[in-house]
Amino acid sequence: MDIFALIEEEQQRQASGINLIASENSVSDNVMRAMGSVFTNKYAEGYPGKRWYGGCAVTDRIEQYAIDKAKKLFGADHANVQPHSGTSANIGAYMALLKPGDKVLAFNLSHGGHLSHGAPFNLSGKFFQFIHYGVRKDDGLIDVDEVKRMFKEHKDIKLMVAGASSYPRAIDFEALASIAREHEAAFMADIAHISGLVATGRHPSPVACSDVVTMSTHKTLRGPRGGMVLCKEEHKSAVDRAIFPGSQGGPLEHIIAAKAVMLDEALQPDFKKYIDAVIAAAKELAKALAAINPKRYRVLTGGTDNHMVMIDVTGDGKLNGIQAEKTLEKQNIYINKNFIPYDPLPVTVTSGIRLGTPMIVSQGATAADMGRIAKLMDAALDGKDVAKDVSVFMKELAKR
Ligand code: DSN
Repeated sequence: MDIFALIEEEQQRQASGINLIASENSVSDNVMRAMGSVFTNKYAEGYPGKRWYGGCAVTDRIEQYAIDKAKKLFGADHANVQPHSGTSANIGAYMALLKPGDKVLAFNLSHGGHLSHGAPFNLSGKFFQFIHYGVRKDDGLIDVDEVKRMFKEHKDIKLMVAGASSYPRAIDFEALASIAREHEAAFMADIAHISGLVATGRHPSPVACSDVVTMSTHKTLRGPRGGMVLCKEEHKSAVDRAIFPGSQGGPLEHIIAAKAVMLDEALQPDFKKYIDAVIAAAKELAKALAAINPKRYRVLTGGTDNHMVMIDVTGDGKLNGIQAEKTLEKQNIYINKNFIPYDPLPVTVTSGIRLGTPMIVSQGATAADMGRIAKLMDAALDGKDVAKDVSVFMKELAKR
């Protein structure tokens, strides 16, 4: 098989289709270069200055640089840049803060949470005792009263986890952390989706009110596929030990090099402009779809505060999530089907779709393009062939 021909084909797919998958992005050439660098050849178990291999002097400099930049970007006491993914960052955080079997309160997966927040088939759910809070049925917002109730019912909650994969509104980390503190539980924020917004002050930061903050680095932060943990000084050695040797072996230093490049980019004023454009585009996309057909596109919570839009597509009786995903894919528009809170349909079908603007904005789109994208989506969902129009749009973007 010609692997490089397939890489070329994938590059073409990414360049010529409209990608609205909320967790994807398109990295800079420098991030890509660092990922493909000779650091992939290097073993460096341990941390800068304390390695289990010789020849780590240059590696130490780059990892320390990434640590320092992550601390600066997020205003954190400590950063661990070694997690291979957001899930690995979460596993490390649990190992640092908990003993096996401890009770953890986290956001319900079927309301927009994440597998690594205690799904029974995930390592988190097998080794810790997770219970879950969700959103209110009437407005789709996190049910703070339910959180309070659960803390009253369960006296032994050791950790509360906040953060979501499909929640379009700002999360009041401070309020949730103060409930956790009141009940002597630790507080962890998983900002995988909103890390770019937090880094730029476009979403309230949980760093000051959390014991530990975890994230992936490839979503709104626009870095390489990977994870990071931030924590208070008091948790530094527990977190570092939990990542290595607790749950990982050799760090991916080529990815850490790429994280360093990404962190430098995220500290530039242009990154703030990028995140502003992502949020503005998401708001506009929600508005445009609802204006076309409010029944077909029931925008959950009525809009968005971040980079994503959650939509119930079942309202006009013609679609469900998987049908929408498959139909759009045939026209080179990429989205994902998504559970919506209290979804009556199975997870393989779903009533919802999740849309996001990080990638299309990285490719040059703005809020002003969202009306056109919404029309293309709607025509595709009506069974029309719009692949050519999609390609014309993407060619236009490439020239901007
Ligand atoms: N699956 C990722 C997402 O799409 O949100 C999270 O792991």
